Amino acid sequence: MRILLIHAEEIWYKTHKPAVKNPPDPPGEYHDTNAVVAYVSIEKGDNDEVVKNAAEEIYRYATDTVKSDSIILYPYAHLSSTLERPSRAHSLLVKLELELKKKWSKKLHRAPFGWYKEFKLHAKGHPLSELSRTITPTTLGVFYRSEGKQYALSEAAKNNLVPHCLAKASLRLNKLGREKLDLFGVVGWSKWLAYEMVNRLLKRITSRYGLAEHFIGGPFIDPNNIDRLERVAELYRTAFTSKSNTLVGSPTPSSVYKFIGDMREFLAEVNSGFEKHVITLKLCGDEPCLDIGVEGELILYRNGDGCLPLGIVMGSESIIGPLGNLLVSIIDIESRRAEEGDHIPSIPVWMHPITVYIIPVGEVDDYVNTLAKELAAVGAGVVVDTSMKGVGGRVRNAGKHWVPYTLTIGKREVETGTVTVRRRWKPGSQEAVSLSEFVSEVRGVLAAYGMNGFIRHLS
Ligand code: A3T
Repeated sequence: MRILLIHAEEIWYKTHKPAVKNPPDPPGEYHDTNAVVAYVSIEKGDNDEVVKNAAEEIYRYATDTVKSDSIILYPYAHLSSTLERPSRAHSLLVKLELELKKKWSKKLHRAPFGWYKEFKLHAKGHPLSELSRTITPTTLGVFYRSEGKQYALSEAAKNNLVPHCLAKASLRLNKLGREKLDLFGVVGWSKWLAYEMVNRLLKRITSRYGLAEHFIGGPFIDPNNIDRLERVAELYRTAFTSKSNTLVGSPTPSSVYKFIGDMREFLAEVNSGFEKHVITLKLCGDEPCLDIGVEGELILYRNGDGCLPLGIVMGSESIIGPLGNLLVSIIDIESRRAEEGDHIPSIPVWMHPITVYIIPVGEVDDYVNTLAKELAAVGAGVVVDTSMKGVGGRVRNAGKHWVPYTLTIGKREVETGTVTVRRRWKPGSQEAVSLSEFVSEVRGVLAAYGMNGFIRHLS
């Protein structure tokens, strides 16, 4: 909320014509002397806390600073570029009036909302007669609003007004999910796999939708309480109100991104399982709605009694993230499918940080190095496992990591210029293809994504 406070010798205004469709207040004319005129712009994200603080500021100014006889609340749309829409702005102004009435017993007047007004103002001109204030929410509460009433999230959940999981906004992963989460490094800053995955998600978002704006969230993801809604809400609000259009820093699992497009399309591309698990809740706006200080639709991943915020859609824009939540959700979908039977859990080839897992057998270093370089050059993440484990053990390790392509390279492959390839989506089968054919296949799969390849050695 932006407030311009003027200590006026005299104020006069008269409404001219409506500035919004069906102004909520009747037209009028008003005159007063020795008054505090508070020009107020209601901004997006303003809430009851802001209203209370604003009432306190205006009251203090009128009583302690200038000692006026009256206060005039003057709706004024020209102090901010992130204006709240009229219907909610009006209702917050009415609330501001009520809050002030609790403290201020002298004359209080609220000028009509939604009108062009002619006005005359005579400011007193003393050093404190002009003052401006910006009031923003300190703690971004998450509330449910219905019929003018405000509910805390836990209260709303108890009354079945919002899904129960919202009060906790966490997900209980099954055993496989927990293992995978750990394996993919989603629970530790130092692990590179999660960063690589997040990087790949971002690349995909950027190549599909154009440059994305980047925002980093707070502390890292705790799998037992993955990003509570309050904290995520704060991120969404930052992303929503920020004007920057540059890509800052490198992506982390707690980053959120803004882009033009509907994130639900992106989710469907990443995993078809999202269709069954995504729920959408209306963010305020018109009541009933969930108020996180931003308007739009909240997209949640929901499974059983757990749910995770994945982003919001606001008109033609989306804010997606924290990307760690997206990773966790994908792992959860796949792990549960696998648990239900007959499903090979996997993630899209382009998204997997390890595209190709190479298992050299014998003296094949030169061939493997050439191959690894060619694959990395087309954007593949390559792991070369030269550990002492047997072939079977190494193949199993690749499987445990849900690696899309696993290659075994021995003397025969070198002599024939081939690779023996296992594709995750064709279990139990392996095939010999020429080295160049395989590199083309991988290039084809990754072509649209603009990934940076790399080579890692496991020994
Ligand atoms: C005027 N005085 O500004 N905050 C405050 N007022 C708002 C808001 C908002 N977010 N949105 C709409 N009229 N209004 C006049 C000028 O002479 C109100 C406010 O009364 C505004 C009008 O709606 C048109 O925007 C124009």
